Amino acid sequence: MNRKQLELYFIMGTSNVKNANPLNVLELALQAGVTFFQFREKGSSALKGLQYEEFARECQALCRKYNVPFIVNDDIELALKLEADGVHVGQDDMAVAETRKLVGNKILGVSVHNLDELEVAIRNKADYIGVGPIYKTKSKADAKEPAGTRFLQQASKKYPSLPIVAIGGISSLNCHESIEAGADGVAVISAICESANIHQTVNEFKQKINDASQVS
Ligand code: 3NM
Repeated sequence: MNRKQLELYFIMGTSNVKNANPLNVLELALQAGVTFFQFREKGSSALKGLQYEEFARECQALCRKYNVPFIVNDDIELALKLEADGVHVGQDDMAVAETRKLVGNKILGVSVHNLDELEVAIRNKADYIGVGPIYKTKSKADAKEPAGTRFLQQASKKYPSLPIVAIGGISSLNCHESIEAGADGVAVISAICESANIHQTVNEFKQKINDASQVS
């Protein structure tokens, strides 16, 4: 994968969208120019069974229409069944080595919080890593304490060729801090899902990210 694709990484599941159709939200985000998509159907109200699979297929079809990679959070079986472009796993999900074996050469993203986890991800040929939460987030019930950009900076300095996306509480107002600290892009849920004007929000993100990457 090309690290430029991580620029504005949109993550969504039905529970992240309050007063709209999640597929409309996804299509607006794709039209506006998000560059990566992660299907993350979590929480007590998450779809199950056939409805879950159908919703995933609809998200995937939209991503294909806009030529944006479709990544499945955590559910390797679904990713394989749908022939998704990739999977993203956290530290509580399947071990990275095992995941890499199962997914072959699909894109593999791994959430890491320290150098040990980062090095395991690299050894198992993660294509990119996610670092977070940078700021306080309301979109992940079991998120760790906000870590700011210190570890992000450390990781990008130590492994400059590793694609990195920053996550957690990122908005168009603070995204430049992650880019300046060395991230290739930012991953967001609420900033887009809760935006009253997705086109404008995506444009603001892209402008800010672009400006910050000229500097960093
Ligand atoms: N993972 P929002 S934070 C899915 O720290 C996720 O690994 C995180 O949502 C991590 O953009 C997070 O609304 C939620 O803060 C990001």
